[in-house]
Amino acid sequence: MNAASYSPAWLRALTAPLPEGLASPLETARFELNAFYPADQMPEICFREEMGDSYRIERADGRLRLSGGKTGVLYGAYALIFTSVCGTSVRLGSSAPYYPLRVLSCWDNMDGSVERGYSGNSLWFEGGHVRYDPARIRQLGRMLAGAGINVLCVNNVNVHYPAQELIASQLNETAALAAELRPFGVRLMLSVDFSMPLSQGVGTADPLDENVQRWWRERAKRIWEAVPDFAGFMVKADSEHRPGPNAYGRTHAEGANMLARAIAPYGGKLIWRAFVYDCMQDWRDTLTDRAKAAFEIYKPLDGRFDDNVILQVKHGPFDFQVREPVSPLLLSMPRTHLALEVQLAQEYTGQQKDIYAMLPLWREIFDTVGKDKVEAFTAVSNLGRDANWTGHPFAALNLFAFGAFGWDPDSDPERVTRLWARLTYGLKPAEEDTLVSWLLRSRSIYEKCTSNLGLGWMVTPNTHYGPNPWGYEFQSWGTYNRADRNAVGVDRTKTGTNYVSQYPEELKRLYEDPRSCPENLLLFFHRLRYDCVMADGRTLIQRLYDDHFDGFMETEEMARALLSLPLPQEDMEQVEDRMRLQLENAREWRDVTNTFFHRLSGVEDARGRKIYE
Ligand code: GCV
Repeated sequence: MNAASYSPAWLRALTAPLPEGLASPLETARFELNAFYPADQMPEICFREEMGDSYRIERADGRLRLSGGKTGVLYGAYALIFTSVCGTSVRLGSSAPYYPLRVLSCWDNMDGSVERGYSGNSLWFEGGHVRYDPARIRQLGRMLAGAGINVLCVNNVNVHYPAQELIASQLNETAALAAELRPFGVRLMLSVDFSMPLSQGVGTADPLDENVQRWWRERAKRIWEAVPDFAGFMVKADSEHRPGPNAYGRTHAEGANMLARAIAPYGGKLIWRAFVYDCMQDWRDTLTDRAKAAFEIYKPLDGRFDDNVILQVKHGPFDFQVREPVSPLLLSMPRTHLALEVQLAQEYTGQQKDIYAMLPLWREIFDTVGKDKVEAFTAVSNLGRDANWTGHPFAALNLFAFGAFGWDPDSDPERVTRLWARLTYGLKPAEEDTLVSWLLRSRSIYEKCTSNLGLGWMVTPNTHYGPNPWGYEFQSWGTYNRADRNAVGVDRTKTGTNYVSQYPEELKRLYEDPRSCPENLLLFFHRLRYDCVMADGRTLIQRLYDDHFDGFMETEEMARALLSLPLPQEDMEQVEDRMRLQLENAREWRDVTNTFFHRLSGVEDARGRKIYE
């Protein structure tokens, strides 16, 4: 790998290669500022330990002064560089991140593959070992710190052998990677396998067994000796066939607390994922509703988790579909520390071939849930070894914006998109407007093209790309649209699965009545006849057809606009290739989905357009 050719995705103005041996974020801040500012404009740096992650920018005696704590000083340095690159005036004052933990969760396997990875292989694993190009890892550190991301969970939550060894025989390799990222204020976290003591001769992984507890305590001691600023563990337990405490008749709280106590003496955090449901469901069973599972399991455990446990909840009750309501669990655990989990890897949202900027989605989530309901923000990474880091050059926006929203969950999607566009491309104002406005519309376009009105799951099983309206209909994953010749959607009100009762009163009332339910969630909450009339007078079937026709046309329009921009040649080639795929994809979605509903309902398109048969 030739690191020299990998420029950071959005900090292209930082052309000075980062040297080896930077000792701390303070030293990195000094290096970045020195390389960027002429000597006579170099800001004065005041290191103030007690400021931690935060920084302050002032003007003193005609010179800029940056004060900041251990990591804050580096965040402040990037803030200064951003304003200079963008040609905007420096914002004087203080800044501190809203969420102390801004965690990028990487589903990287040690053979180098990445689960749900769409940007090439792992940046740090290969052939069963931690292997990386140090210069590229420094560039990565620069990007992460520039976005304000401070924890990297480096291995897949599905812990496949030999990833267990990262906390055992390969701990020195883990420590070396941690050392590379330390000067950027990025701390390592690892996903661990709950059953690990079993394979280490303890004979059980029962969380109430003293030998198990002792085994994890000893393991924790060794980890923190090797990596003193280690952030903690992430655990996927009793989920999709992963081991967990249920095998021993123990609750998730008992399982999580056991691990949390082993790492508490070192200030470690235990991120316990709430993505738990019955993945062996019988599709004939219409009463079991996967959407209800996490709430049913975790709500009774509210208040029973130790203080260093963080329950990580996916933003919707399913699995990062193109549209879901917010997870009711986020609104129901006042005595539990929560993390909100989003997915930058576009598993169901275009796989970094199709454009889907996530900022409007996150704006909606924070506005609905309230930023103070959660204490950490985590995202499944979209990074990989591809030269542009994120597969589609525009997908870097999601990574950058994740950091921005973790720093300030009140962020305005347009402002963040504009900042990213300006740092990345430095276009003329009208061109920048074109890029920003289409990126902000990309989610709603993708939604129209694929599964609109809250349907979800109409994708090809396993790959999760491309249309397949009945792909998940007769499977065990709890993922059904129940379309027949008369109606489509799942009744989740009290006449159906009553999922809606998991919401606080105000949201429950909003969702349970099809007249007040937001249209984009209608078929998530309701089963409706094709001839039912929507707010604008169109029938449901017509709306299903129209959205798919409109989605394709808007994709064409977006392609024309974006391909007219003067992007750097290497990005342009990537954007052209992927835009071609996105157009083919949108056409396929339109024709397959419309044909599906046409065959079932027998209803013609009111506007007489061709539906393929
Ligand atoms: C890491 C979905 C994905 C899986 C992923 C899982 C999870 O089911 O398809 O690849 O596994 O979510 O979030 O744990």
